[in-house]
Amino acid sequence: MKLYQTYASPFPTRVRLSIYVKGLDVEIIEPPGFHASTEAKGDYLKINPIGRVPTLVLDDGRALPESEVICEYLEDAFPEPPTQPADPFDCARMRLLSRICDFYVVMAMVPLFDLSARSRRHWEPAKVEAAAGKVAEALGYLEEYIGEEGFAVGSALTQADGAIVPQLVLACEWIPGAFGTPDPLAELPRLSAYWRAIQQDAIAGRLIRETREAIAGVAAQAKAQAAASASA
Ligand SMILES: N[C@@H](CCC(=O)N[C@@H](CS)C(=O)NCC(=O)O)C(=O)O
Repeated sequence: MKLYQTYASPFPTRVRLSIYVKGLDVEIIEPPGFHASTEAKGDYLKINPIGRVPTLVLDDGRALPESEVICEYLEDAFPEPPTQPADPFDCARMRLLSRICDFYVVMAMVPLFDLSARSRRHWEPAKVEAAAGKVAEALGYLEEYIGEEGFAVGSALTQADGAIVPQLVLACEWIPGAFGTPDPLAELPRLSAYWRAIQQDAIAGRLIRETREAIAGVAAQAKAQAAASASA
C-alpha cells in the first residue's frame, strides 16, 4: 500500500498512527510541492480528485481519500492490534474527540493559518487575540471529553490520539510561538495532563516529533520566502 500525505498536515497523522500501531508495510509518499499551489498538485488530482491529503492507495490500485475513512478501512482490513476501543460507547467517544478536532479545533485555527501566510503588518493584535481565544475555546470542548488515563480514551492509543496530538502541537507550540499568544492549556487541567502524558508514549511521541519537524520546515520556508520577497 501507499499513503500519499504530508507531515505538516494534521489529518494524515491519525492514519500514520494506525499504520505504526498495526506495523503495516506502507510506502509513505509526500506529493512534491503539494502545499504550494493547485497547479503543483499535478498528477495527485488523478489519485484524489478532492485534492487533499491523505490518500491511501491499495496494492491493486484502488484509492481511498479522507483520513477517518482510511482509518476505518485499516481497522476493518487489519483488526489486530486495534486502534479503537472495544466498548461501543468508548468507541463513540473516540469518534467524538476526532470530530471535535476536525469541526471545531481546525476551523478555529484557519484564520491563524491564513494570517501566517501574510506579512506581519497584517497581524492586527485584536484579530490575533480573538482567533487564539477561539482556538482555546475549541480546546475546551476536548477538555470535556478527554480521558484521564494518559490516552484520549481508555488506557491505550486510539485513532483519537492521532487526531488530537497534531492539533496540540499546533495550538500549544506553533500558535504561541508564531503569534506570541498565551498558553491555551492554562485553564484546561485535564487536557494539560493528557498532553504531558501522551508525549511519553513511543508512537504518539514519534507522531509529535514528525509534526514538530514538519511545522519547523514550513515555518523556515515561509521565512525564507518573506525575506526573498522583501529584498526583491
Ligand atoms: N477531511 C479531510 C481533510 C483533509 C485536508 O483538509 N487536508 C489538507 C491539509 S491540512 C489539504 O490537503 N488541503 C489542501 C491543500 O493544502 O492544498 C481528511 O480528514 O482527510
